[in-house]
Amino acid sequence: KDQTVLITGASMGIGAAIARRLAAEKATLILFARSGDKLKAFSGELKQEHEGLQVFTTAVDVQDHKTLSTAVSNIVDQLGHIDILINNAGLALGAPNRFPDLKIEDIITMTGTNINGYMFTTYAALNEGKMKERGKGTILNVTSTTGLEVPPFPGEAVYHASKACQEAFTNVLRTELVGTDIKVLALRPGVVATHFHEQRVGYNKESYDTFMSGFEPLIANDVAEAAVFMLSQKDRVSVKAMDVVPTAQRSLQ
Ligand code: NJP
Repeated sequence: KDQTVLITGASMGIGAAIARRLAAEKATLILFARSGDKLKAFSGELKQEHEGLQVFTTAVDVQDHKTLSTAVSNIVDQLGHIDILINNAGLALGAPNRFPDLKIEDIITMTGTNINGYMFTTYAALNEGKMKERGKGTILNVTSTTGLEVPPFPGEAVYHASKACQEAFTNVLRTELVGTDIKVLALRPGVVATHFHEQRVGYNKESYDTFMSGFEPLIANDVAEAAVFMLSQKDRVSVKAMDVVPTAQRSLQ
């Protein structure tokens, strides 16, 4: 309640579901994604559903640290600081292609978004967003069970590596921030039915249907509920990490 929350990748999927849940909790929302039009339409919807809700949207590619820090500075000029950062913008491009068959541009976009993007956004929240100065806040990284899982899915070398990198970043950052009241948390979804998988399989309907067959995936709101649980703990409680997976996801391995 009354918290200022920055969510990346908020135009659809898990990020939008978290925004929707936090709108109901009366948070002030700062929504970033590359598509400014989608964000505007989504913000209009949320404002119609929740009278008095404050929503700020900016078209930001999290790979671009300059635009990112300017966007955070501009918003902090109006709102004062950021209480909660939800690092969520992410993608897996190219599966089921094996590593040498990936396009170099896809490798650059995946690492740029999933690795640099999480780091740049965290940097902006801690500095321009004043978390470091205030010694207070929460950084919730939407990572993945794939960052830890053995055996991983073939065709996902870069994506899994980027998610493992997010886990390492989360853990080291948490230790660096010991002594402050800044929580650093990892929320690890399993398979969630979102737009993510359409890109993941380079959108081939047949491989999408095969991937999703035989079990019921999560929906984005299942992950949003877990995020709200993690964010609604008392100051002294950090739910450091949480895995939220479909009950039948084992069938994929
Ligand atoms: O994906 P999707 P999810 N800069 O495609 C934005 C993780 N995860 O919600 O930029 C800024 O529906 C994009 O908007 P736009 C996954 O790794 C998922 O499923 O306009 N924004 C959109 O709003 C990721 O970290 C599953 O195209 C960028 C959003 O990101 C997170 O969950 C399983 C951007 C993506 O929405 C959300 O994924 C798992 C950029 N460079 C982990 N690139 C799963 N779905 O099964 C993309 O283990 N966006």
